[in-house]
Amino acid sequence: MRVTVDPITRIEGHLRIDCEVDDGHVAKAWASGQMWRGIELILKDRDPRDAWIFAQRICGVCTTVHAIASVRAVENALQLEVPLNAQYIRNLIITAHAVHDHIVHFYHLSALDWVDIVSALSADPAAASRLAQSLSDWPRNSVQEFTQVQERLKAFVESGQLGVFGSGYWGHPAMVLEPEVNLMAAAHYLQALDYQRRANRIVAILGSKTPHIQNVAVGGVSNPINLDSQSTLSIERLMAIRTAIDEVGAFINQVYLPDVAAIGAKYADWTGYGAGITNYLSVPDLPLDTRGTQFALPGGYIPGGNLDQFQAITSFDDPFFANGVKESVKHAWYRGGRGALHPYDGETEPEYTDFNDDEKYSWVKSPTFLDARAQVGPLANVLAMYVAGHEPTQRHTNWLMQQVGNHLNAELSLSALHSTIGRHAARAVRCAVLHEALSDQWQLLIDNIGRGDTDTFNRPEFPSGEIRGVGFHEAPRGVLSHWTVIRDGKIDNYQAVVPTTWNAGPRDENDEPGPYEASLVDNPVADAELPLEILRTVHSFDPCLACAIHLVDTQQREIVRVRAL
Ligand code: NFE
Ligand code: MG
Repeated sequence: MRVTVDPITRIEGHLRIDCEVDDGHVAKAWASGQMWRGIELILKDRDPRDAWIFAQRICGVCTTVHAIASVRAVENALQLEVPLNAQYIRNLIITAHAVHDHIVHFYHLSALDWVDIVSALSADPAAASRLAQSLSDWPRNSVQEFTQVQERLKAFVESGQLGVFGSGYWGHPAMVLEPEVNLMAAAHYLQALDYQRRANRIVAILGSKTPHIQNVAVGGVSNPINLDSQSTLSIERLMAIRTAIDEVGAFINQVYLPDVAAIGAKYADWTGYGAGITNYLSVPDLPLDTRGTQFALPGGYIPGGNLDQFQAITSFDDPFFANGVKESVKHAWYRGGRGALHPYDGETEPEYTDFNDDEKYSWVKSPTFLDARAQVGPLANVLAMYVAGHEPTQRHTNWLMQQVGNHLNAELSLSALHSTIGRHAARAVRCAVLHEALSDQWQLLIDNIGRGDTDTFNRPEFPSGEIRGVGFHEAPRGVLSHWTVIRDGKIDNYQAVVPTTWNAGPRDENDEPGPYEASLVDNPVADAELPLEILRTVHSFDPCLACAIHLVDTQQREIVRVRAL
């Protein structure tokens, strides 16, 4: 039986998933990006100093990340150093953004695949509060708070409008949480709206605006530091950031992590599904020097899920990364024929044909690392940081595994992370790790300014002739890289190889499936008309198709369709 989900909702952009379902399990899957935007082409012939402003519009979710990757690519081409203050300010922006993004993903984009909001109506608020208080000291786990949330939900349902909760799979046989756990999660869903906003406020203060920050520049950041001036980065703003960091940290450590442990334990069977591609790629991030040779967070490559074979990526110039990436368009709607290409030689020539299982069926290209498919994202990053000996990552990972083990009365090993639920666990760990890094970067910035350094910008000078550069960033959904060839001060080629491109890509030059496709195989599907399990695995990657395909359907066709044939 063929099951088509088009589009997958609660993501950015348009993604179609097709599955061949036999005997209640997925036998084969196809991931198809259903939009094309062409921002890489818009960049051609432009001034490289402006590229980040355009590139940032690739996405409305991970907005800052394309600005950062873009300026890093141009700086890499110029071998331009970035003042320490500018590195720290950028590090604060990307870390605060990622913390906001991970909270939004767990609660608002994916929790409702696991949490049944309607079941929360029959919960006993006192029992739910007792349960939540047994998990953490969070002050907003009171009976009053949970009763209020339940009343709000009841009012929604009685009005006949579930509002944002309107089209969930309520009562689905794959939903297993007790009403009290559902009520606790529903309360935290609403609280998370507030805490993600506080994290994002840090981005707005430092970036002058969000979404789409305004203050980066090739060579640094554009707003100056003057502790006494209202119109620059001042002491008052730095202290407002400090307050937000502390408030958000309490939510992550007392709510997000315990929730993932408690809910994850109830769905322990999902540690057995969704591994897919276990070549894991991540990059180091949060540069601590002006050239990008030291980083607060490690990254690198783990082939075949084998942590012993971890190979670190060590600088913005590391040829191991820069030489390892290619993209294929054999199964994507672009003119091809030259095989998989390195991004400096990459081409983006759209050529739409129909959806054809064995030929072309997606706007997403298929990236490879060392000629193999790779999974990117928080799981890849957490495994790399863990094996690289990063203490906060080991501490938070061990804590989470221990908590889940306690819930289950069992000992868990890291291998449980190679799964659908493992991606959620890793994202929660990474959120806590990033929060600590955010705090550290704030202190580094304060200390550096305290030493009398207020530099934020080194002016770029473009030589005649050709230069090329890559900028990478460990974005919320994984490895992001921008590649540019600059000739006589103008952009000659620009390619963005984006996290969702890595994970959502169709079959590659060797017809090997991508991470979404591989991870869906063997997943159970209890009801082909209501394919909740497919959503669970796909959502666990946190898809963003706007990023992956860098259109709008002007024909206003049907918006949501689930078909089981
Ligand atoms: Ni549009 Fe993005 C992130 C980037 S994903 S969300 O993270 O880059 O592909
Ligand atoms: Mg691209």
